[in-house]
Amino acid sequence: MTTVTLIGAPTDVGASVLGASMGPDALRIAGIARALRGLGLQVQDAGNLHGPGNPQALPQDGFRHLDEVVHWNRAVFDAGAAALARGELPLLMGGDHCLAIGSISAVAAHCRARGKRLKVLWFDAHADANTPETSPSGNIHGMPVACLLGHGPHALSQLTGGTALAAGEIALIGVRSVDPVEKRFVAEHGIEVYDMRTIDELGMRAVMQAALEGVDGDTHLHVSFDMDAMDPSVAPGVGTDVRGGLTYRETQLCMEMLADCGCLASADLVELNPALDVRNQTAELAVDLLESLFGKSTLMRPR
Ligand code: 5AB
Ligand code: MN
Ligand code: MN
Ligand code: MN
Repeated sequence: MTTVTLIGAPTDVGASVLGASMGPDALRIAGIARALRGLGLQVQDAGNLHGPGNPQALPQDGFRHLDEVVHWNRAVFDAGAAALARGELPLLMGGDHCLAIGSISAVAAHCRARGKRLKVLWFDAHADANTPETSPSGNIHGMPVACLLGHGPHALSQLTGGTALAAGEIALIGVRSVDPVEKRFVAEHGIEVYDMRTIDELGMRAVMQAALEGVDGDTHLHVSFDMDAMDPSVAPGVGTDVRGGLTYRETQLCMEMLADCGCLASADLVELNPALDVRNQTAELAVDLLESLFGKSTLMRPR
């Protein structure tokens, strides 16, 4: 049986809105370990990683808090790589989305070493494909996709010694806010994007079938879930909310289809901001979605 290893990364150094640093504890309070154990999984909580505080500094050379972001991402990389090497399924509890640079770099290195195919599904209102040259904010949580594709500060874009991902290894789902120059990056790299308009037009089932095309038993599937992918009416506890997001049922269907595919091997749950939440409902929603991702279903399903 797979062991799920919960890794907490309590930081918001990649964002300008403070509070995502409280995400791991909000998820624990919402019962993340108990919920996953209830599905028959083996779950171990590895506790929280440690790193520098948030200096709340102004951007320098196009980014804010580079040293702190590098420190946190090295810690996430090491913890993720160690869990994968032990044959466990690391579930990163963020923390802001800059942490996906470390977690996905670890996944990519793991896959390269074993000749495994890799697919990353990135659920987000945003494309997170800014570079220090294009970012309107300098916040590194808006840059992880570009870093993972090899663009951005060297210490982040080459965390594994090389480029983590090829453009064809990632698909973005739920996108509805892309900055003007960021649009060009997405187009020029041919990144697979299922924006909200596409989801409206095709429906979530067809979108997920397309996103999972080619994902098979030899594929390591990584889900990077930014809570702001969901509509703020159901997920108010996020720092950069954008209206017109995924509904509760659309997201549940995604999770259920991901569970059915049986290829999930690592995940991030990020950008949960308890300081902006109401009665911990966004953390409870996250736990609810994770249960579906790990196989909870309403009825017994024929395989
Ligand atoms: B998140 C924005 N594109 O770069 C920027 O929450 C927002 O990880 C980034 O998706 C949002 O600052 C980052 C305006
Ligand atoms: Mn994001
Ligand atoms: Mn986002
Ligand atoms: Mn490129």
